[in-house]
Amino acid sequence: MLVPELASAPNWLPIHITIDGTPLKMITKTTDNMLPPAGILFGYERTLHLDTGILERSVLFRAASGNVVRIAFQRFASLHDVHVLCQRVTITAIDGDPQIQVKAFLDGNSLNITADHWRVEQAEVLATDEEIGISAATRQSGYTLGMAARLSSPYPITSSKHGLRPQFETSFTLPFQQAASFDKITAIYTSRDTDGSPLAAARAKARQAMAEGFDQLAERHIAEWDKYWDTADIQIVGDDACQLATRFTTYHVLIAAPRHDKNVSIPAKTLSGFGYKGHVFWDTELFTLPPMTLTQPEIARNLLLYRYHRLPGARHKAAANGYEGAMFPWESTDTGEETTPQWSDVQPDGSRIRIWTGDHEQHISTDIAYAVHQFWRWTGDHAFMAQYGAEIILDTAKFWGSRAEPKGDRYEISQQIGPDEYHENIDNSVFVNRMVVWHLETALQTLEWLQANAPADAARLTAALDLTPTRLDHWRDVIQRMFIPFDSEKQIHVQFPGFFEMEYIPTEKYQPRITSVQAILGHYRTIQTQVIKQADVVMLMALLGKTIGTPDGSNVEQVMQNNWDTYFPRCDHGSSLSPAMHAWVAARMGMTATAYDQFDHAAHIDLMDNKGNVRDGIHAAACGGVWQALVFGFGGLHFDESGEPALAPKLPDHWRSLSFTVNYRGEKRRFTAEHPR
Ligand code: IFM
Repeated sequence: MLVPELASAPNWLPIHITIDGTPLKMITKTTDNMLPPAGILFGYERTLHLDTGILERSVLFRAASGNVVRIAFQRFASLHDVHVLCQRVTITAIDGDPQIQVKAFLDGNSLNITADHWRVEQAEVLATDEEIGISAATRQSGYTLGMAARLSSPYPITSSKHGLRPQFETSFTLPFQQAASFDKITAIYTSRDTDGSPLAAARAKARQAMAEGFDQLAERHIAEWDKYWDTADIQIVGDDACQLATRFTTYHVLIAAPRHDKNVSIPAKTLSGFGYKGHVFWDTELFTLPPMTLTQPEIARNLLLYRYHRLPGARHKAAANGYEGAMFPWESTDTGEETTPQWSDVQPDGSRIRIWTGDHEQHISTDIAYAVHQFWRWTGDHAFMAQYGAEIILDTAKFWGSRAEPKGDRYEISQQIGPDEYHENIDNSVFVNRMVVWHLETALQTLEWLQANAPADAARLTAALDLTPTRLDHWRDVIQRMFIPFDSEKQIHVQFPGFFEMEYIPTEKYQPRITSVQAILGHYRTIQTQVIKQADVVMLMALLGKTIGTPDGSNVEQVMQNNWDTYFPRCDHGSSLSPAMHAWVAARMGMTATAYDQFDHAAHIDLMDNKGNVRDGIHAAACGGVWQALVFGFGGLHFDESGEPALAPKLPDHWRSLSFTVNYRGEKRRFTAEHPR
């Protein structure tokens, strides 16, 4: 049985070019085990246009013969039609009359790092002079994928098959100072997109797209990007670096988001790398989904429907663990079943570490309920709430009702992992216990709303989920008597009882570093210290703001400051999810210089590779966190007393203004915060 993971599709990109027999290679130097390049790469420029999603590369290359060419590549995956992928290559003879050969192919040999998910023996490969194609099915899930491509060329084309590699080829002499252009248009379908043959659908689409032509396809694609940026763009005046980084992170959230599919979500590393095998975590609901909720509600709806359609898996997990209701998996894929591995990869000392998150990181169910509620508040999509959202909130509340443990005169929750994953299997995480109270309160309000506004749905869910008066009274009791760890003397929320009895290590002692303190101290030492992996109590402050509360309801602002002063110096930011949450909270609390440092770090996690692991893929949660730090943190977007969205800006000193647009109940609202000077 293979661990479910995203399967790499056949590679649609390859275009190999030789000039007078010299292959174009993007290398200037050789390493020990490489042959010296036969040609010389004089120049190379690569530009990703964040506004249009078009990648351009340009090279100046001298072949061994001495002839020089400039080759310009353009490519995009259409935002207008997700099935269409476009490439254009333009070759210009700068010096001499080079003999050029172009091979454009599809490569079905692309494997994931650890497994080959394709049933190669049943693959179908097609090559005529007009089109090439490939079709194969995944081994475990049995999805079929079809990919077809066409090439337009001013010169005659032939085609051939090389195993799983169908290929076009064209050869010609390019006269001095003349240029030749080739367009390769590829289409892709899977059995999730069509009831018929995916390869047949891909062939039809490739034919139609080639008839439209690269320029028109590009025009439509750009028009779609314009629509997106019209709402999604955040403008920061006075900080070009953060402006660029913000557009970069916003771009990455969008290109990973499911625009056409209600059965997929955004993996922790988007679609850009093999990290975490393409699994879906809380990263989606609390980090990447909020920007979608406020700027692209249709996409946010798709993301929430992904969870709705996986309620059977969540119910199965709850029942298998002896609980009621729905308990979402910590790592989710297609099936909705728990897919967190139980053991780590082999460590340098040969051992493996037990991974407990799939067993005990249970706050994911509440994070999903939080996202549903936030979506509803911002969009006012009552139909969604009545048909789908309420069921998620109520069935996960039912899980917590059965999970809370009566102990003496209070309820406790043992064996948890909060956001700070360094401290495993702890009892009474303040994050978990307080969020469970929020969850049960929200579930009761949701049911009341349903009864008043959608009585048929209220009756349907009351019967289906067995929401008896006794069960609802039990929820009220848990809300009243849940243990919320709090130190009355220090006036702080306690991350979990026993936390302050462990060794204190100020994290600044280990600066500068790009790795985590955990990587320096080792797993077993770190878990016995007060080093925190990522925003935990601080995350609670981000989600609940002042409603985090205190035992007697007083002194909340001072307690929040005390919480910050206590937990910030202990935080490792060993997770990329952490800095943006700290930026958000620090900005809200008026600590704009600290907020800016955290924001700057978060915004550049991928652009500057400042966690040292961008090779595993883009950090989706950090990207979504950057948006939230700007909008909710520096912009202070909140609902005012009348329930309307309003700003309470706290800008860094050198920013002149911050502007953004959000959708509120179907209306676009533009906000600008200017620095008070
Ligand atoms: O979900 C996160 C978690 O909070 C920290 N470790 C990485 C996971 C995936 O990004």
